[in-house]
Amino acid sequence: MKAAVLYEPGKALRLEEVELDPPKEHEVRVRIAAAGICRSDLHFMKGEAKITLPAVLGHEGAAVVEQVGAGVTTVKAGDHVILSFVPNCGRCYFCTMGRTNLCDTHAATGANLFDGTTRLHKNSQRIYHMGKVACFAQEAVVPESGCIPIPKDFPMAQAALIGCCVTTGVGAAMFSAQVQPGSAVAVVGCGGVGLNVIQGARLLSASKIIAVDINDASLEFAMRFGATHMVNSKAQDPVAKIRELTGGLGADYTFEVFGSAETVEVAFNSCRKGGTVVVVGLAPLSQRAAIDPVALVRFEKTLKGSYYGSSRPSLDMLRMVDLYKGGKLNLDDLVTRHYKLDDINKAYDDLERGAPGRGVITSF
Ligand code: CND
Ligand code: ZN
Repeated sequence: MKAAVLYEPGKALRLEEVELDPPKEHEVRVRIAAAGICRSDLHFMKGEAKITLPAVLGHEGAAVVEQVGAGVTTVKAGDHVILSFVPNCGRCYFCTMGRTNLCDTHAATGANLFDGTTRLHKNSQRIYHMGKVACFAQEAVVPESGCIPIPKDFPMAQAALIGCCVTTGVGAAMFSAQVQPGSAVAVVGCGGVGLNVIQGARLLSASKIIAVDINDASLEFAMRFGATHMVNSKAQDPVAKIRELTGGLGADYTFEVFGSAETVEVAFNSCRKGGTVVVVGLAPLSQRAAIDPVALVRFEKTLKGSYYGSSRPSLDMLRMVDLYKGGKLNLDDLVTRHYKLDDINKAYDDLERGAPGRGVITSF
C-alpha cells in the first residue's frame, strides 16, 4: 500500500509502496478515509521534535475498519472510526485514574504498537507508526483502543479533525482551563487547533475572545469561529494590546497554540493576576521560555500544559460528534483545503505559509 514516509528531518516525505502486516491481537486494520494536516507532524519533518525514523506520520484521521485481529470486540469490519493518537492500555496508573490521555504504556512504546513492534516495513526495514496512527497512508494497523466508532452518516473529513485539532482545542478550553461564562480569553496562534480553542471558548460563553496571530487572513477567519477582537502580533505588541482590551487587567485565560518559547511568554505575560495560562503548542525541543518566577508567585497565575485537550479521547470525542450534530461546533467551515495523498508535501508548504483553516487529505 502507498504511504508518505519520513526518512530524515529536513527532507520531503517520500511517497512509496510499503508493506503492512495483518493485525495482531487487539489490533485493527483500517482503510484511511481522511487525514488532517496538523503542525505536530511538521515538527518531526523540521527536526523540532523527535520520532524514531523512518516513520509514517499522520495522527489526525478517520477510517473504515477492514479487518480485526484476535480478541477485538468493540469494532467490526465496515465500522467508521475516528483514530486516537493516544490509544490507551486501560491498566497503567494514569488510565486507572481516568487520565487516559496520559497513558504510560502508550508513552513507553512510542511509535511502535503496544507489543513493541511495527506492522509497517519495507523489506527488512522497520517503519514506525506516529502516535500508533500513521494515517498518511492508504491503510493502517492501529490498536483497538485507538478506534472510536462513529455513525456511518458522519462526514469523514470532519471526523478526522475530531481526531486531533477539535478535541485538542475545544478540550483545552473545556477541560484544561474550564473557561467560565463571561470571561475574557486570549488565543495566541489561530490555526487548526487555535480556531477550536476559540470556538470552545465561545461554546462556554466567554464574553471576550481575543485572537492573536501574525497573519491577517487567519485573524479574519477566526472571527467566524467566535473571536471578538483581532491582534496582529507583528504589527502591535500583543501583551499591551490584550491588556488594553481587558481594561488593563489581562485576560482571565490565555492559550498558547503555536508552539514557541516566544508565544508561551506572550500568553504568560498577558494573563491577569489569578488567571490561567494554558500551553497547547509544542515548542521546538531546544527552546526554553523565560517565565518570571516572582510574577508566577505574586500574581498567582496558574500555568498548565494541555495534551489532547486533557480529554479522555474515547469518551470526549463522542461529545464533539454530538456538539457538531447539534450545531454547536462548526467543523464544516474549518476544512478549507482538500488534498490527494500524493500532494502531501504541498499541503505542508501551505500550512507553513499560514493558509487559514485546516487542510485534509481526502483522496488516497
Ligand atoms: P497551524 O500551523 O495550523 O497554526 C499555527 C498558527 O500560529 C498559524 O495561524 C500561524 O500564523 C500562527 N503563528 C505563527 N507564529 C505566531 C506568533 N509568533 N504569534 C502568534 N501566532 C503565530 O498549527 P496547528 O494549529 O496545527 O498546531 C498548533 C500547535 O499545537 C503546534 O505546535 C502543534 O504541534 C500543537 C499541537 C498540540 C497538541 C496537543 O495535544 N497539545 C495536539 N496537536 C497539535
Ligand atoms: Zn495534532
